[in-house]
Amino acid sequence: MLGPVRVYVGLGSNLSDPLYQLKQALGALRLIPRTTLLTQSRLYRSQPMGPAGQPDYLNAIVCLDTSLDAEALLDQLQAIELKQGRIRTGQRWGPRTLDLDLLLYGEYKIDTPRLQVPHPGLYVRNFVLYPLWDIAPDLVLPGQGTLAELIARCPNDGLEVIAE
Ligand code: A4P
Ligand code: MG
Repeated sequence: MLGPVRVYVGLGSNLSDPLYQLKQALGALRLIPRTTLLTQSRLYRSQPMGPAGQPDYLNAIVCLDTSLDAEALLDQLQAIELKQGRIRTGQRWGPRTLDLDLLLYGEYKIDTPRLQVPHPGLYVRNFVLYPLWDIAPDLVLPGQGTLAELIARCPNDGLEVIAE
């Protein structure tokens, strides 16, 4: 039997007290069955990517070990989003109380209607790459180079660490 898989999950919020949302989510992520939260990044404030006029985001990344398969883990992440009042309006990249993205699931490549892993935005988003650097500076992204190389190509764009 295979051992646990190392995964990275991105957290984002820009509605209903984002700092509270992120803290709640960090608590909820610790309670996912058959899963251990290993490390979490610092919290970052970022410029919204997507429709203009929405508030700034808070973002963070966590590293987990899980024995759940990727779809079962996604179920858990979506249950946490729903519990925290996430309403899917259908507007792409619109504002949200909480977004949990499965960024990496070991070195697996997944492409199903429900799940694309690695997350396609991962390689170019400063609010993903910089927090990832906090917890996994030696990471190599299969086919995309090292995290250091990706960060070198990704402007910081006013991303800032927030005091907790
Ligand atoms: N889905 C497919 N792959 C994945 C994955 N790897 N992880 C599917 C999670 N979900 C995945 O997601 C739509 C569907 O994607 C899900 O039902 C799932 O089956 P959603 O959360 O309902 O929609 P969304 O998040 O609005 O769309 P999308 O395209 O996933 O957006 P992103 O990439 O999540 O971006 N700006 C800043 N500064 N910080 C942010 O965190 N986030 C977004 C959302 C936009 N702008 C942002 C930020
Ligand atoms: Mg999403």
